Amino acid sequence: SGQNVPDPVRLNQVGFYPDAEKIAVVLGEKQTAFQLKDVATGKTVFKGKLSEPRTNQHSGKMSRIANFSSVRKPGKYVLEVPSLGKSAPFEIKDHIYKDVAAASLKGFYYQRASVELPEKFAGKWARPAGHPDDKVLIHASAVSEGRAENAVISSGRGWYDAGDYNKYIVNSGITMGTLLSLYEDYPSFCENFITNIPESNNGVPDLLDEALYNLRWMLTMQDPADGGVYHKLTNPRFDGMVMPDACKNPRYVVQKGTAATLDFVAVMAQSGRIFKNFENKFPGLSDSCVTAAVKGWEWAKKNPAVLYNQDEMNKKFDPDVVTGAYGDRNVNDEWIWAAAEMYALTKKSDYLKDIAFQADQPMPLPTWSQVKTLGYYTMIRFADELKTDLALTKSLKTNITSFADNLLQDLEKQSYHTVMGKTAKDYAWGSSSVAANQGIALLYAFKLTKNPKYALAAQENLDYLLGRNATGYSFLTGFGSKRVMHPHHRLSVADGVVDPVPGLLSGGPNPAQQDKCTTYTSKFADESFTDDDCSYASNEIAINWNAPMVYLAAALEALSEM
Ligand code: 9MR
Repeated sequence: SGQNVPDPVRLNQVGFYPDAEKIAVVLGEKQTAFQLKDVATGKTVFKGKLSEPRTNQHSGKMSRIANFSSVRKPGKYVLEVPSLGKSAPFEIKDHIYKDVAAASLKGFYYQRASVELPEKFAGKWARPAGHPDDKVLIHASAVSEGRAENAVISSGRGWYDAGDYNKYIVNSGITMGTLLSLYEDYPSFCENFITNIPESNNGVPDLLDEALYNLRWMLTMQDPADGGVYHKLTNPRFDGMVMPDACKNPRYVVQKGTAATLDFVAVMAQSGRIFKNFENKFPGLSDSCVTAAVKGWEWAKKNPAVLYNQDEMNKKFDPDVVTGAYGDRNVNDEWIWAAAEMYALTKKSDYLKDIAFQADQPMPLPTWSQVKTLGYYTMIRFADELKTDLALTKSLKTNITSFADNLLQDLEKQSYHTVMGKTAKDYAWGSSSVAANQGIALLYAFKLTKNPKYALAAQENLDYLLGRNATGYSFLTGFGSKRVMHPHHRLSVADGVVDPVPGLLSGGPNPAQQDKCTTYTSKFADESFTDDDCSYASNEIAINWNAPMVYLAAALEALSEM
């Protein structure tokens, strides 16, 4: 009878807007009917037929789709499939993703280094300060005229990168770019996007206050002698699974590099632009960002391809550094992003000289190692204002919409009816960020064309992240009936609190299983996930994954208000 199918009904466990498409995936092929029950009254409010069965291209499993979009009345519901099973209760209401969006942004607050998180803001996840980073050593790979080996600099604040406690410029770069773009794309929504952080009442959007906490750290990562930017601030080896205040290992800034410097330039240029409008709140901040950006750009001009290669570095310098490498073999895309941001900031076309935008090539989804698309987004955001080369703007727009069109192809055949997972490649390390970044790209296509099919597909990727997927998990901590409870996250593991720190996006399925955890139950690409803290390859959290989650949930909220 199919009685034993685990979680046979897969849907967005948080819920749906009244007017949204509402879909659930029902595992198996035997059942053909479903019903929706109102939790408050116990009454059946909708009876529907399941779709024809579909075959999952990763696992070969059969499933059907339940569509109950016509149910619009706000309330709490369960979806039942007779003699198979039912979903947990979920809601239909306006602003259904408001808490999801706010919690994902608040996730960054919980990642703050160098400060105490008091109960007033952190609730049961309150903790003492750790990693003051006020006496950080210059690694032998990073000496310069002004800074000898083992000289000490102050480089506090910033966000912990992920489950670990190190701070990496490259990954901070894409994270900041994504968050700041949310602000630039939906500024009025961000005015009322409130997360209860210490700065909440300072008259500046919380999103910018949060970003500023990391920006101030980033500013300290530039060598004042020459404008180059250190690749990362790190322990030589990862800290244990302990709380920040128990960590006493020395920390270093290591080697300056072109990827880090150009990502820094892009972030400083964008920040200079944004904080110009908050001159009364932060006098001089915008100018400092612009100065830092220009200095970084000049360094990069002199050092156009200094690549960070950790193994090579360790052969030459002590101590060996074995933490996250974020090494990148190609910096063309960092040049594109930095050039676009400098150009949008200054309107000086000099910055675009020698930059090939590559708009004739298929657009890659942003990742920490591939950031040119962030530059495209900025170029089209300011297309009218910049009056750039019309052909260039046009080709970038076409590039974004063709990317979206490719995603939408064959959507009808997908067993989970999401563009996420159409190809096995989507299930890379941090696959949840692939789903979220696809959602963002689709929302840009929607902005450019006004065609609702793109916004709908973006929404479906949020449905994926919150439960309509082959694992049955909602990947955002604190949300969903079957939620991630054991992320590879030092704070969540060591704090003695049962619930993990909320608002953090788990990496998601990754069939490479580099962590070799023994608790995976499947090797299929879309199921290769284990909610176990051993699993840094499928169940870590990271700032560059959280940022697109914030963007997607917040942008959908913003659009739902329009
Ligand atoms: O997100 C990164 C992923 O793309 C890489 O394949 C992986 C291995 O190098 O590293 C991931 O980044 C990790 C970083 O190196 C250290 N902090 C935790 C990050 C998320 O797992």
